[in-house]
Amino acid sequence: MRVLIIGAAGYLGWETKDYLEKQGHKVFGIDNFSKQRILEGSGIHWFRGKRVHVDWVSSLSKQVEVFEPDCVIHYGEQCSAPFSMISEVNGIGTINGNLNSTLDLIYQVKAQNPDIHIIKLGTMGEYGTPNIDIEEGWIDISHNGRTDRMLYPKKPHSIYHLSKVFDSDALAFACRVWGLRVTDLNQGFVYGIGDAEVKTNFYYDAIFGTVLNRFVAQSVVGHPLTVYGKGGQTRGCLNIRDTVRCVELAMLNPANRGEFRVMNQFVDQVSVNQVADLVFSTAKQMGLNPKIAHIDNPRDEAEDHYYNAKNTKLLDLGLKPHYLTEDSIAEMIEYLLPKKGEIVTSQILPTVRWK
Ligand code: USQ
Repeated sequence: MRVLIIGAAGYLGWETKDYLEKQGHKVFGIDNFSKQRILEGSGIHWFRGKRVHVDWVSSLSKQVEVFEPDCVIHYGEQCSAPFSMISEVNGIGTINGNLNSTLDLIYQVKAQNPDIHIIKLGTMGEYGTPNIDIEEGWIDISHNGRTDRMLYPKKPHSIYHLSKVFDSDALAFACRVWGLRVTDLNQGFVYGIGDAEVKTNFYYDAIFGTVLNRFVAQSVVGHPLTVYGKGGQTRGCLNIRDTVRCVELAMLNPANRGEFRVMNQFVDQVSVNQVADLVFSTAKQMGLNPKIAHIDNPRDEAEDHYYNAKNTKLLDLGLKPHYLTEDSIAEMIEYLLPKKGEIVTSQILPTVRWK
């Protein structure tokens, strides 16, 4: 297949490009490197991946025409909830940037070839933490004796997650009205280092690092694991190895024309406390001296809540999950141990508050 990856220089795009090339697909990776500019501009340290070629493009316009892909994977968005909550400029910038890139892609696909399958990385955070089961994108609602199938209601808790809700609405509209074919992958938080040779970009700072990657880096340098608040926040999560496979499964089994297909992309459902306990016990067994600290929660989120999200669609397509185990954490600790001296401890504690 001919695949265009937008946002190929990030944590997930990098790994996806390498993986899909190894599966024999013709892959074009483009990025405007805005995240690198933010990181470098703020002096944030991260571990850089190796070997993957990504072309620089300043805007998406015309890329679909140039590459003639069968499928476009859209990772090219501002991806951090804390970054979106820093200021009005960051919030509006996140919404404009993310929604504009999605709308631009929609218009290009519509104009060039509406048969192209758009695969969009969404987030489980669009749903928030409702007190009912979370379905995969759609829900049948009965009201005053009539029923209809509606998009599942969304309750995001950051401007970043809100931007993804807008994306989903725009994509659903494009399927409904213009007959495009779209898969929206509502992903949980991702962890891991990916393929052995390549190693993707790895972030552990308080803005761009996801919780498990952060805890592992913290355990390596002996920093107390930063559990926000009570730690009962429950989320879906997955190993980056499953991210790339999920995207490939979506690619190989495209949505139908006119279909807005939503799949919940995670394999484990865990609380922050469970994540911290697992990192703690693994690090301890490896001779490290981990500690756990409950710090004041900088975010606005439920810390003790019902959570039951469905995730059968990708399993039905053939996903063989890499579940979260002490082995998967040990592999990350082993990767970071030789780099211990490079980890910048001053970027571990959160500085962005939701209120
Ligand atoms: N958390 C801590 N301590 C930390 C960092 C995070 O307790 O040091 C908590 C957060 O408060 C939150 C949970 O861990 O309750 C997850 O936080 P996160 O930073 O790993 O993930 P989040 O900001 O929610 O966003 C990440 C990705 C995003 C993806 C999303 C899936 O950055 O792109 O869409 O995970 S989800 O979490 O389901 O919204």
